[in-house]
Amino acid sequence: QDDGDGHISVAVATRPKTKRPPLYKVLLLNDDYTPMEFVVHVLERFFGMTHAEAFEIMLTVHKKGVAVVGVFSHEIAETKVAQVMDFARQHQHPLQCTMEKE
Ligand code: TYC
Repeated sequence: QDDGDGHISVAVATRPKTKRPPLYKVLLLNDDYTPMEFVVHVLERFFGMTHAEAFEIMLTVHKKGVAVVGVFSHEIAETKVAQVMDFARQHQHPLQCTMEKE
């Protein structure tokens, strides 16, 4: 196309970049003191797992030392970690929950 002064312009179609927000894994860590039933209850209460799902994930953490219990936006992951840590502290259990960028 001639833009009037003799120059040629070329239209190039570009794909608009839709930036997805990063996701964060919420991790539960094993320890020697938190009762198994308490961990199962935490997974049911804060992560919407059934009793069977919660029991399975709890056993994975117990055996392997750590497991991913969910993947969320930064804000939701922070809230889950805070809820678990507060609940564990209220019950005087040393249960640890952390998050890391996926
Ligand atoms: N290891 C604990 C026990 O034997 C159970 C446990 C499981 C603790 C998972 C923490 O994230 C955890 N009582």
